[in-house]
Amino acid sequence: MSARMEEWAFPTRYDQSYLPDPDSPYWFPHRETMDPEERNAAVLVRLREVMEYASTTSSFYKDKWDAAGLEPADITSFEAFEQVPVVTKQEMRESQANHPPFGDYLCCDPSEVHHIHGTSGTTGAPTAFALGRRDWEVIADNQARILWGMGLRPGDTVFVAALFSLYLGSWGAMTAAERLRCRVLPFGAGAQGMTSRAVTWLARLKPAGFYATPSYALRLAEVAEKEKIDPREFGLKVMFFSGEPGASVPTVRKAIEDAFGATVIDCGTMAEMTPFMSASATAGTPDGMLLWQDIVWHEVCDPGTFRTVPYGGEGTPVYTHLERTSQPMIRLASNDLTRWVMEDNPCGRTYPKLPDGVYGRIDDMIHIRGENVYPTEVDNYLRGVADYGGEHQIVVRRTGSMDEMIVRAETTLPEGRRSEFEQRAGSGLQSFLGVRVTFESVDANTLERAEHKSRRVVDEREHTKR
Ligand code: 8LE
Repeated sequence: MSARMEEWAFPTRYDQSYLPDPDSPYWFPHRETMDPEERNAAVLVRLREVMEYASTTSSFYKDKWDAAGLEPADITSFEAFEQVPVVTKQEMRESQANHPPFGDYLCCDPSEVHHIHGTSGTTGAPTAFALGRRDWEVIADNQARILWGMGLRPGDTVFVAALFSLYLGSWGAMTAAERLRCRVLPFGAGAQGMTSRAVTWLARLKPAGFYATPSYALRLAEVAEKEKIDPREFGLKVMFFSGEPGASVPTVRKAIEDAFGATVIDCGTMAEMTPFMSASATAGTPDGMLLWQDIVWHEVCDPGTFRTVPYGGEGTPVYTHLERTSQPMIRLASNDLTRWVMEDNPCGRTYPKLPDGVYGRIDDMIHIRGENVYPTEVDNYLRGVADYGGEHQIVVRRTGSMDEMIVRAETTLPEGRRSEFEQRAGSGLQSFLGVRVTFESVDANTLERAEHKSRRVVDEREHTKR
Protein backbone atom coordinates (compact mmCIF):
# COMPACT_ATOMS: atom_id res chain seq x y z
CA MET A 1 0.00 0.00 0.00
CA SER A 2 2.49 2.62 1.15
CA ALA A 3 4.91 1.62 -1.62
CA ARG A 4 2.47 3.14 -4.09
CA MET A 5 2.26 6.44 -2.20
CA GLU A 6 4.85 8.72 -3.76
CA GLU A 7 7.94 9.21 -1.55
CA TRP A 8 6.07 8.03 1.57
CA ALA A 9 8.62 7.20 4.29
CA PHE A 10 9.56 8.06 7.86
CA PRO A 11 11.94 9.71 8.53
CA THR A 12 11.04 11.59 5.37
CA ARG A 13 13.41 12.70 2.67
CA TYR A 14 11.95 14.08 -0.54
CA ASP A 15 13.80 14.11 -3.82
CA GLN A 16 14.80 17.77 -3.97
CA SER A 17 14.99 17.75 -7.76
CA TYR A 18 11.48 16.37 -8.33
CA LEU A 19 8.90 18.43 -10.19
CA PRO A 20 5.60 17.05 -11.45
CA ASP A 21 4.53 16.73 -15.06
CA PRO A 22 3.82 20.37 -16.07
CA ASP A 23 0.29 19.43 -17.20
CA SER A 24 -0.62 17.72 -13.93
CA PRO A 25 -2.76 19.67 -11.45
CA TYR A 26 -1.23 17.42 -8.76
CA TRP A 27 2.29 17.25 -7.35
CA PHE A 28 1.74 13.67 -6.12
CA PRO A 29 -1.22 12.42 -8.19
CA HIS A 30 -1.69 9.20 -6.26
CA ARG A 31 -1.34 10.57 -2.74
CA GLU A 32 -3.72 13.41 -3.48
CA THR A 33 -6.49 11.45 -5.20
CA MET A 34 -6.30 7.99 -3.60
CA ASP A 35 -9.10 6.25 -1.75
CA PRO A 36 -9.23 8.08 1.59
CA GLU A 37 -9.67 4.83 3.51
CA GLU A 38 -6.49 3.48 2.00
CA ARG A 39 -4.68 6.73 2.85
CA ASN A 40 -6.00 6.61 6.42
CA ALA A 41 -4.68 3.07 6.83
CA ALA A 42 -1.20 4.27 5.88
CA VAL A 43 -1.55 7.28 8.19
CA LEU A 44 -2.45 5.03 11.12
CA VAL A 45 0.79 3.08 10.68
CA ARG A 46 2.66 6.40 10.43
CA LEU A 47 1.05 7.73 13.63
CA ARG A 48 2.48 4.76 15.51
CA GLU A 49 5.89 5.34 13.94
CA VAL A 50 5.90 9.03 14.87
CA MET A 51 4.79 8.21 18.41
CA GLU A 52 7.48 5.56 18.77
CA TYR A 53 10.06 8.06 17.56
CA ALA A 54 8.81 10.76 19.97
CA SER A 55 8.61 8.47 23.01
CA THR A 56 12.17 7.24 22.51
CA THR A 57 13.65 10.67 21.84
CA SER A 58 11.81 12.93 24.29
CA SER A 59 10.97 12.69 27.98
CA PHE A 60 8.06 15.09 27.38
CA TYR A 61 6.09 12.59 25.33
CA LYS A 62 7.31 9.50 27.20
CA ASP A 63 6.22 10.93 30.57
CA LYS A 64 2.95 12.28 29.22
CA TRP A 65 1.94 8.94 27.72
CA ASP A 66 3.19 6.91 30.69
CA ALA A 67 0.95 9.05 32.91
CA ALA A 68 -1.98 8.32 30.58
CA GLY A 69 -1.15 4.60 30.65
CA LEU A 70 -0.62 4.26 26.93
CA GLU A 71 2.18 3.47 24.56
CA PRO A 72 2.65 3.85 20.82
CA ALA A 73 2.03 0.14 20.12
CA ASP A 74 -1.53 0.60 21.49
CA ILE A 75 -2.47 2.85 18.58
CA THR A 76 -4.08 0.24 16.37
CA SER A 77 -7.16 2.32 15.48
CA PHE A 78 -8.16 5.97 15.19
CA GLU A 79 -10.42 5.43 18.23
CA ALA A 80 -7.28 4.52 20.19
CA PHE A 81 -5.45 7.55 18.77
CA GLU A 82 -8.25 9.83 20.00
CA GLN A 83 -7.41 8.74 23.55
CA VAL A 84 -3.94 10.25 23.25
CA PRO A 85 -4.00 13.34 25.50
CA VAL A 86 -3.70 16.64 23.65
CA VAL A 87 -0.67 18.92 23.94
CA THR A 88 -1.43 22.46 25.08
CA LYS A 89 0.52 25.67 24.57
CA GLN A 90 0.80 25.98 28.36
CA GLU A 91 2.57 22.60 28.57
CA MET A 92 5.06 23.72 25.94
CA ARG A 93 5.74 26.96 27.83
CA GLU A 94 6.38 24.95 31.02
CA SER A 95 8.59 22.47 29.20
CA GLN A 96 10.70 25.31 27.79
CA ALA A 97 10.94 27.00 31.20
CA ASN A 98 12.19 23.74 32.73
CA HIS A 99 14.37 22.68 29.79
CA PRO A 100 15.54 25.82 28.05
CA PRO A 101 15.59 26.85 25.33
CA PHE A 102 13.60 24.32 23.27
CA GLY A 103 11.87 22.18 25.93
CA ASP A 104 12.08 18.43 26.46
CA TYR A 105 9.93 17.84 23.41
CA LEU A 106 12.92 18.56 21.18
CA CYS A 107 13.36 15.13 19.63
CA CYS A 108 16.43 15.73 17.48
CA ASP A 109 20.01 16.48 18.38
CA PRO A 110 20.35 20.24 19.09
CA SER A 111 23.05 20.38 16.39
CA GLU A 112 20.35 19.48 13.82
CA VAL A 113 18.44 22.73 14.56
CA HIS A 114 18.52 24.90 11.47
CA HIS A 115 16.05 27.74 12.13
CA ILE A 116 14.66 29.22 15.34
CA HIS A 117 11.36 31.06 15.23
CA GLY A 118 8.94 31.90 17.96
CA THR A 119 5.60 33.22 19.11
CA SER A 120 5.28 36.93 18.54
CA GLY A 121 2.68 37.31 21.33
CA THR A 122 3.13 40.39 23.45
CA THR A 123 1.78 38.73 26.60
CA GLY A 124 3.51 35.95 28.55
CA ALA A 125 6.79 34.19 27.93
CA PRO A 126 7.58 33.53 24.27
CA THR A 127 7.83 29.98 22.97
CA ALA A 128 10.73 28.99 20.71
CA PHE A 129 10.18 26.84 17.64
CA ALA A 130 13.20 24.75 16.66
CA LEU A 131 13.17 23.44 13.12
CA GLY A 132 15.58 20.71 12.06
CA ARG A 133 17.68 21.05 8.92
CA ARG A 134 16.07 18.07 7.25
CA ASP A 135 12.63 19.15 8.49
CA TRP A 136 13.10 22.48 6.77
CA GLU A 137 13.64 20.70 3.44
CA VAL A 138 10.61 18.52 4.03
CA ILE A 139 8.54 21.60 4.92
CA ALA A 140 9.68 23.30 1.71
CA ASP A 141 8.75 20.25 -0.32
CA ASN A 142 5.31 19.87 1.22
CA GLN A 143 4.42 23.51 0.89
CA ALA A 144 5.79 23.66 -2.68
CA ARG A 145 3.38 20.81 -3.37
CA ILE A 146 0.52 22.87 -1.95
CA LEU A 147 1.52 26.00 -3.89
CA TRP A 148 1.49 23.82 -7.03
CA GLY A 149 -2.06 22.84 -6.07
CA MET A 150 -2.95 26.55 -5.82
CA GLY A 151 -1.82 26.96 -9.43
CA LEU A 152 1.64 28.52 -8.94
CA ARG A 153 4.40 27.20 -11.22
CA PRO A 154 8.20 27.32 -11.56
CA GLY A 155 9.30 30.72 -12.86
CA ASP A 156 6.37 32.59 -11.28
CA THR A 157 7.28 35.54 -9.09
CA VAL A 158 5.94 35.31 -5.52
CA PHE A 159 5.70 38.45 -3.38
CA VAL A 160 5.81 37.80 0.39
CA ALA A 161 4.22 40.77 2.16
CA ALA A 162 4.11 39.63 5.78
CA LEU A 163 6.43 40.11 8.75
CA PHE A 164 9.75 38.33 8.65
CA SER A 165 11.81 37.75 11.87
CA LEU A 166 9.94 35.53 14.34
CA TYR A 167 6.76 34.97 12.30
CA LEU A 168 7.01 31.60 10.59
CA GLY A 169 4.33 32.34 8.01
CA SER A 170 6.57 34.46 5.79
CA TRP A 171 9.55 32.11 5.99
CA GLY A 172 7.36 29.11 5.29
CA ALA A 173 5.88 30.80 2.22
CA MET A 174 9.33 31.84 1.05
CA THR A 175 10.97 28.44 1.38
CA ALA A 176 8.01 26.79 -0.38
CA ALA A 177 8.20 29.19 -3.31
CA GLU A 178 11.96 28.64 -3.56
CA ARG A 179 11.50 24.86 -3.67
CA LEU A 180 8.90 25.33 -6.40
CA ARG A 181 11.63 27.17 -8.37
CA CYS A 182 9.73 30.44 -8.22
CA ARG A 183 11.35 33.85 -7.98
CA VAL A 184 10.70 35.11 -4.47
CA LEU A 185 10.60 38.68 -3.28
CA PRO A 186 10.80 38.52 0.54
CA PHE A 187 9.38 42.00 0.90
CA GLY A 188 8.15 41.80 4.48
CA ALA A 189 5.78 44.26 6.16
CA GLY A 190 5.49 46.47 9.19
CA ALA A 191 8.15 49.14 8.68
CA GLN A 192 7.29 52.81 8.26
CA GLY A 193 6.19 53.62 4.70
CA MET A 194 6.56 50.03 3.57
CA THR A 195 3.01 49.59 2.29
CA SER A 196 3.37 52.42 -0.15
CA ARG A 197 6.69 50.96 -1.34
CA ALA A 198 4.96 47.59 -1.74
CA VAL A 199 2.51 49.29 -4.14
CA THR A 200 5.43 50.55 -6.26
CA TRP A 201 7.15 47.15 -6.33
CA LEU A 202 3.97 45.25 -7.11
CA ALA A 203 3.15 47.60 -9.97
CA ARG A 204 6.65 47.20 -11.36
CA LEU A 205 7.17 43.43 -10.93
CA LYS A 206 3.64 42.20 -11.61
CA PRO A 207 4.08 38.96 -9.61
CA ALA A 208 1.84 35.94 -10.09
CA GLY A 209 1.70 35.03 -6.40
CA PHE A 210 1.20 37.04 -3.22
CA TYR A 211 1.26 36.00 0.45
CA ALA A 212 0.09 38.10 3.42
CA THR A 213 -2.58 38.25 6.09
CA PRO A 214 -6.04 39.11 4.74
CA SER A 215 -6.27 42.35 6.72
CA TYR A 216 -2.99 43.47 5.25
CA ALA A 217 -4.22 42.87 1.70
CA LEU A 218 -7.19 45.14 2.38
CA ARG A 219 -4.90 47.80 3.80
CA LEU A 220 -2.64 47.52 0.76
CA ALA A 221 -5.64 48.02 -1.54
CA GLU A 222 -6.58 51.19 0.37
CA VAL A 223 -3.05 52.56 0.12
CA ALA A 224 -2.90 51.76 -3.63
CA GLU A 225 -6.20 53.51 -4.21
CA LYS A 226 -4.98 56.57 -2.30
CA GLU A 227 -2.00 56.63 -4.64
CA LYS A 228 -4.34 56.35 -7.62
CA ILE A 229 -3.11 52.89 -8.60
CA ASP A 230 -5.69 50.22 -9.32
CA PRO A 231 -4.51 47.03 -7.51
CA ARG A 232 -5.76 45.06 -10.53
CA GLU A 233 -2.81 46.49 -12.42
CA PHE A 234 -0.50 44.36 -10.27
CA GLY A 235 -1.70 41.43 -12.38
CA LEU A 236 -1.74 39.00 -9.42
CA LYS A 237 -3.13 35.55 -10.16
CA VAL A 238 -3.05 33.74 -6.81
CA MET A 239 -3.23 35.43 -3.43
CA PHE A 240 -2.78 33.04 -0.53
CA PHE A 241 -3.41 34.01 3.05
CA SER A 242 -2.87 32.67 6.53
CA GLY A 243 -2.63 34.03 10.05
CA GLU A 244 -6.23 34.96 10.81
CA PRO A 245 -9.76 34.43 9.52
CA GLY A 246 -10.59 36.48 6.43
CA ALA A 247 -9.96 34.56 3.23
CA SER A 248 -12.97 32.36 4.08
CA VAL A 249 -15.17 35.17 5.45
CA PRO A 250 -17.45 35.72 2.41
CA THR A 251 -17.51 39.53 2.26
CA VAL A 252 -13.80 39.88 3.11
CA ARG A 253 -12.92 37.36 0.44
CA LYS A 254 -15.06 39.21 -2.10
CA ALA A 255 -13.52 42.56 -1.17
CA ILE A 256 -10.03 41.14 -1.84
CA GLU A 257 -11.11 39.44 -5.08
CA ASP A 258 -12.80 42.61 -6.31
CA ALA A 259 -9.87 44.85 -5.41
CA PHE A 260 -7.11 42.69 -6.91
CA GLY A 261 -8.93 40.52 -9.46
CA ALA A 262 -7.02 37.43 -8.24
CA THR A 263 -7.97 33.98 -6.92
CA VAL A 264 -8.09 34.09 -3.12
CA ILE A 265 -6.79 31.02 -1.29
CA ASP A 266 -7.16 30.42 2.45
CA CYS A 267 -4.56 28.32 4.23
CA GLY A 268 -2.93 27.89 7.59
CA THR A 269 -3.04 25.98 10.84
CA MET A 270 -0.49 27.14 13.44
CA ALA A 271 3.19 28.09 13.38
CA GLU A 272 4.04 25.06 15.57
CA MET A 273 2.48 22.91 12.86
CA THR A 274 4.67 24.16 10.01
CA PRO A 275 4.20 22.94 7.20
CA PHE A 276 1.25 25.13 8.27
CA MET A 277 -0.24 25.14 4.75
CA SER A 278 -1.41 21.53 5.27
CA ALA A 279 -4.90 23.05 5.49
CA SER A 280 -5.30 24.87 2.19
CA ALA A 281 -7.65 25.52 -0.70
CA THR A 282 -6.59 24.69 -4.26
CA ALA A 283 -7.05 26.19 -7.73
CA GLY A 284 -9.81 23.67 -8.47
CA THR A 285 -11.41 23.89 -5.00
CA PRO A 286 -10.78 27.53 -4.15
CA ASP A 287 -13.28 27.88 -1.28
CA GLY A 288 -12.66 26.74 2.31
CA MET A 289 -9.58 24.65 3.10
CA LEU A 290 -8.76 21.04 2.25
CA LEU A 291 -7.03 18.98 4.92
CA TRP A 292 -3.98 17.39 3.28
CA GLN A 293 -4.13 14.40 5.58
CA ASP A 294 -0.94 12.72 4.40
CA ILE A 295 1.16 15.74 5.48
CA VAL A 296 -0.42 16.56 8.83
CA TRP A 297 -3.22 14.54 10.45
CA HIS A 298 -6.05 17.00 11.14
CA GLU A 299 -8.89 16.10 13.49
CA VAL A 300 -11.92 18.27 14.32
CA CYS A 301 -12.79 17.49 17.93
CA ASP A 302 -15.28 18.21 20.66
CA PRO A 303 -13.43 20.86 22.74
CA GLY A 304 -14.40 19.10 25.98
CA THR A 305 -13.45 15.49 25.19
CA PHE A 306 -11.05 15.88 22.26
CA ARG A 307 -12.81 13.04 20.44
CA THR A 308 -13.49 13.72 16.76
CA VAL A 309 -16.93 14.98 15.79
CA PRO A 310 -18.61 13.33 12.76
CA TYR A 311 -18.26 15.02 9.36
CA GLY A 312 -20.77 17.87 9.21
CA GLY A 313 -20.04 18.76 12.82
CA GLU A 314 -18.33 21.73 14.44
CA GLY A 315 -15.37 21.51 16.78
CA THR A 316 -11.80 22.49 17.46
CA PRO A 317 -8.90 21.42 15.25
CA VAL A 318 -6.30 19.08 16.76
CA TYR A 319 -3.14 18.57 14.71
CA THR A 320 -0.47 15.87 14.44
CA HIS A 321 2.74 16.03 12.42
CA LEU A 322 3.43 13.03 10.21
CA GLU A 323 6.92 14.07 9.14
CA ARG A 324 8.52 16.46 11.65
CA THR A 325 11.47 15.11 13.63
CA SER A 326 12.63 18.25 15.52
CA GLN A 327 9.61 19.24 17.61
CA PRO A 328 6.86 16.94 16.35
CA MET A 329 3.45 17.98 17.60
CA ILE A 330 1.28 15.01 18.46
CA ARG A 331 -2.33 16.04 19.04
CA LEU A 332 -1.70 19.76 19.43
CA ALA A 333 -4.87 21.52 20.66
CA SER A 334 -5.47 24.66 18.58
CA ASN A 335 -8.28 26.32 20.56
CA ASP A 336 -9.78 27.40 17.23
CA LEU A 337 -13.24 26.67 15.87
CA THR A 338 -14.27 25.17 12.56
CA ARG A 339 -16.62 22.73 10.83
CA TRP A 340 -15.53 19.84 8.60
CA VAL A 341 -17.16 17.88 5.77
CA MET A 342 -16.21 15.02 3.47
CA GLU A 343 -17.52 15.53 -0.04
CA ASP A 344 -16.37 15.23 -3.65
CA ASN A 345 -13.98 18.11 -4.26
CA PRO A 346 -14.03 19.67 -7.76
CA CYS A 347 -10.19 19.48 -7.87
CA GLY A 348 -10.35 15.69 -7.46
CA ARG A 349 -8.40 15.55 -4.19
CA THR A 350 -9.90 13.13 -1.72
CA TYR A 351 -9.29 15.18 1.39
CA PRO A 352 -11.85 16.36 3.98
CA LYS A 353 -12.64 20.06 3.89
CA LEU A 354 -13.27 23.00 6.24
CA PRO A 355 -15.96 24.69 4.10
CA ASP A 356 -15.97 27.93 6.15
CA GLY A 357 -12.26 27.91 6.99
CA VAL A 358 -11.32 28.42 10.64
CA TYR A 359 -13.78 30.97 12.07
CA GLY A 360 -11.69 32.11 14.99
CA ARG A 361 -10.33 31.25 18.39
CA ILE A 362 -12.54 29.91 21.17
CA ASP A 363 -11.04 32.61 23.46
CA ASP A 364 -12.04 35.39 21.08
CA MET A 365 -15.68 34.38 20.97
CA ILE A 366 -17.73 37.07 22.70
CA HIS A 367 -20.20 35.66 25.23
CA ILE A 368 -22.82 38.26 25.70
CA ARG A 369 -26.11 37.81 27.56
CA GLY A 370 -26.15 34.09 26.81
CA GLU A 371 -25.32 34.43 23.12
CA ASN A 372 -22.04 33.72 21.35
CA VAL A 373 -20.76 36.18 18.79
CA TYR A 374 -17.71 35.61 16.63
CA PRO A 375 -15.84 38.80 15.72
CA THR A 376 -15.68 37.44 12.14
CA GLU A 377 -19.49 37.63 11.91
CA VAL A 378 -19.35 41.38 12.57
CA ASP A 379 -16.65 41.71 9.91
CA ASN A 380 -18.66 39.64 7.47
CA TYR A 381 -21.78 41.75 7.98
CA LEU A 382 -20.17 45.21 7.91
CA ARG A 383 -18.12 44.59 4.79
CA GLY A 384 -21.36 43.94 2.91
CA VAL A 385 -23.00 47.21 4.02
CA ALA A 386 -23.08 50.21 1.67
CA ASP A 387 -21.02 53.23 2.84
CA TYR A 388 -18.91 51.17 5.30
CA GLY A 389 -15.51 52.84 5.66
CA GLY A 390 -13.36 49.67 5.83
CA GLU A 391 -12.53 49.25 9.53
CA HIS A 392 -14.32 48.78 12.85
CA GLN A 393 -13.83 48.09 16.52
CA ILE A 394 -15.86 46.02 18.96
CA VAL A 395 -15.94 47.09 22.61
CA VAL A 396 -17.48 44.79 25.20
CA ARG A 397 -18.22 46.45 28.50
CA ARG A 398 -20.18 45.74 31.67
CA THR A 399 -22.65 48.42 32.66
CA GLY A 400 -24.22 47.57 36.03
CA SER A 401 -25.04 43.88 35.76
CA MET A 402 -25.45 43.90 31.99
CA ASP A 403 -22.90 43.24 29.28
CA GLU A 404 -22.99 45.68 26.45
CA MET A 405 -21.49 45.37 22.97
CA ILE A 406 -20.53 48.55 21.20
CA VAL A 407 -19.60 48.44 17.53
CA ARG A 408 -17.78 51.46 16.20
CA ALA A 409 -17.67 51.40 12.41
CA GLU A 410 -16.14 53.72 9.89
CA THR A 411 -18.35 55.26 7.25
CA THR A 412 -17.54 57.15 4.07
CA LEU A 413 -20.64 59.33 4.53
CA PRO A 414 -20.38 62.96 5.66
CA GLU A 415 -21.49 64.04 9.15
CA GLY A 416 -25.00 65.02 8.05
CA ARG A 417 -25.82 61.52 6.74
CA ARG A 418 -24.34 59.55 9.64
CA SER A 419 -27.58 58.90 11.50
CA GLU A 420 -29.10 57.22 8.46
CA PHE A 421 -26.02 54.92 8.25
CA GLU A 422 -26.08 54.19 11.98
CA GLN A 423 -29.76 53.33 11.82
CA ARG A 424 -29.45 51.08 8.78
CA ALA A 425 -26.16 49.31 9.60
CA GLY A 426 -26.90 49.12 13.34
CA SER A 427 -30.30 47.49 13.04
CA GLY A 428 -29.08 45.22 10.26
CA LEU A 429 -26.12 44.05 12.36
CA GLN A 430 -28.38 43.51 15.35
CA SER A 431 -30.70 41.21 13.46
CA PHE A 432 -27.78 39.45 11.75
CA LEU A 433 -26.17 38.65 15.12
CA GLY A 434 -29.31 38.20 17.18
CA VAL A 435 -27.95 40.35 20.02
CA ARG A 436 -28.47 43.97 20.99
CA VAL A 437 -25.69 46.23 19.76
CA THR A 438 -24.91 49.88 20.43
CA PHE A 439 -23.77 51.14 17.07
CA GLU A 440 -21.61 54.22 16.50
CA SER A 441 -19.99 55.59 13.38
CA VAL A 442 -16.66 57.34 12.88
CA ASP A 443 -14.89 58.89 9.88
CA ALA A 444 -13.29 56.59 7.32
CA ASN A 445 -9.55 56.00 7.78
CA THR A 446 -9.54 56.91 11.46
CA LEU A 447 -9.34 53.47 13.10
CA GLU A 448 -6.03 51.66 13.16
CA ARG A 449 -5.24 49.28 10.26
CA ALA A 450 -3.41 46.03 10.90
CA GLU A 451 0.08 45.52 9.56
CA HIS A 452 -0.14 41.87 10.64
CA LYS A 453 -3.14 40.25 12.31
CA SER A 454 -6.05 42.52 13.15
CA ARG A 455 -7.16 43.07 16.75
CA ARG A 456 -10.61 44.54 16.68
CA VAL A 457 -12.04 43.46 20.03
CA VAL A 458 -11.55 45.50 23.20
CA ASP A 459 -13.03 43.58 26.13
CA GLU A 460 -13.32 45.87 29.11
CA ARG A 461 -15.04 43.34 31.39
CA GLU A 462 -13.05 42.35 34.48
CA HIS A 463 -13.98 38.66 34.47
CA THR A 464 -12.70 38.05 30.94
CA LYS A 465 -9.40 39.86 31.41
CA ARG A 466 -6.53 37.56 30.54
C1 8LE B 1 -8.27 31.45 10.44
C2 8LE B 1 -0.33 29.67 10.33
C3 8LE B 1 0.44 30.94 10.51
C4 8LE B 1 1.92 30.67 10.43
O1 8LE B 1 0.09 31.82 9.50
C5 8LE B 1 0.09 31.55 11.84
O2 8LE B 1 -0.56 32.58 11.91
O3 8LE B 1 0.53 30.87 12.93
P1 8LE B 1 0.42 31.44 14.42
O4 8LE B 1 1.07 32.78 14.52
O5 8LE B 1 0.92 30.32 15.29
O6 8LE B 1 -1.11 31.66 14.71
C6 8LE B 1 -1.97 30.56 14.65
C7 8LE B 1 -3.39 31.01 14.85
O7 8LE B 1 -3.73 31.98 13.84
C8 8LE B 1 -4.38 29.88 14.68
O8 8LE B 1 -4.52 29.16 15.89
C9 8LE B 1 -5.62 30.64 14.25
O9 8LE B 1 -6.27 31.22 15.37
C10 8LE B 1 -5.06 31.76 13.40
N1 8LE B 1 -5.02 31.39 11.97
C11 8LE B 1 -3.94 31.07 11.23
N2 8LE B 1 -4.31 30.83 9.95
C12 8LE B 1 -5.66 30.99 9.89
C13 8LE B 1 -6.12 31.33 11.19
N3 8LE B 1 -7.42 31.56 11.46
N4 8LE B 1 -7.92 31.13 9.19
C14 8LE B 1 -6.64 30.89 8.85
N5 8LE B 1 -6.31 30.57 7.61
